[in-house]
Amino acid sequence: MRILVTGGAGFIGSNFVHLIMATNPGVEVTVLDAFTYAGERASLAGLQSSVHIVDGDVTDPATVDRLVGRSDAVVHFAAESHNDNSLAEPWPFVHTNLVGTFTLLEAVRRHDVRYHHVSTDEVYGDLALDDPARFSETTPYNPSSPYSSTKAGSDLLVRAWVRSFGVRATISNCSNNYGPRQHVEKFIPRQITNIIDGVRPKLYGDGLNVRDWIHVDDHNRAVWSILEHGRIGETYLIGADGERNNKDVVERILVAMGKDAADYDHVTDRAGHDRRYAIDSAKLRHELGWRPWFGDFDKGLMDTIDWYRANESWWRPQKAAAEQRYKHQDVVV
Ligand code: NAD
Ligand code: TDX
Repeated sequence: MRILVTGGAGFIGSNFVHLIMATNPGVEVTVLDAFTYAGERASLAGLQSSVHIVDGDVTDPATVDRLVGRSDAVVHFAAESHNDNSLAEPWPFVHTNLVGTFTLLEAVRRHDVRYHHVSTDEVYGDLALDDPARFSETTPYNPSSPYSSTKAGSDLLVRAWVRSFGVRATISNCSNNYGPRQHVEKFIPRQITNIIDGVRPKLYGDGLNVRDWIHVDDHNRAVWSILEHGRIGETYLIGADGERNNKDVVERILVAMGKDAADYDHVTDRAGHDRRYAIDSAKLRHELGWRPWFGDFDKGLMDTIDWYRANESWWRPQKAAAEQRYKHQDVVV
């Protein structure tokens, strides 16, 4: 099988490529990545000889058509992925997430190639802290940010291309991922690398916002399972029952790194900050037999801390620019 992995130099995409190369040696992988600020060649270190890497844009129809035409399946990870960036400058999100998905859909339609669309639980909006509900495949779309609205729009394009043109596609909506090779702009790596640098972690607002954490390898094993066994036209939610508030997470990181649990600052809240995400992954578990392997959050967090400690050369070049983008938000409240 020949797979085209878009965004394969990003956080989740690169971990997907490492996982597939380790577990399915017969699979031929081509990575299509534009190497934006979030794409790192170093994330594919050790795989260069076995993976075909193309520096190109998912919004470029000629490149996409050529690569899709010689693939059996496409797994589409490429996106502008960070909410804070989408508030500062929405256009790249509209362009990559909507036009990029459209471009891929047209190519898989032309070549009749299997397509898996990687999306987020943020398309469902948020839940109140005291709401017993969780998101499921039937929850209405209600995105809050430019990022999540463009992901929601891209999901709807996929659904329309399945129904109108018979494209062989599946969609997955996953909760917050953590693990190695995540950009330092994101919550967990930002706080780990701040602590390494002797800087106090920054918690937005009251810090009680809840995210449903899942290890990136558990997400990627689910994506592979859906690609192999998922029903065409179906959506699967991916989550590992990992609800925690941000305050709890930052305190765990501080303690795991030998600091006082109270050694952080509350800073200006994110505009429109979603309160809580929570996933019901019963469909994925019952239909495809998927289960998370990383049940122990503290262990997964410790492994992630160890990875950032051991791989400073990977993240250091990103750090100053990422912190510069946060300057306006770093007002202690
Ligand atoms: P990331 O920002 O780490 O990586 C995105 C990758 O896409 C980068 O390598 C970047 O260079 C590439 N890219 C961006 N624009 C491109 C373009 N126009 N053409 C080609 N490549 C381009 O993102 P991530 O966290 O790995 O997220 C991957 C996917 O998973 C996204 O679709 C995101 O919406 C989804 N997702 C992420 C999470 C999470 O917690 N991070 C959770 C659920 C779903
Ligand atoms: O410095 C920070 N302080 C802070 O309190 C940062 C960077 C974040 N936060 C909060 C905001 C969120 O409540 O931490 C939580 C997690 O923030 P992010 O890492 O930015 O993730 P989130 O906005 O929840 O979105 C992530 O999960 C869903 C990914 O970035 C998306 O791509 C994915 O779709």
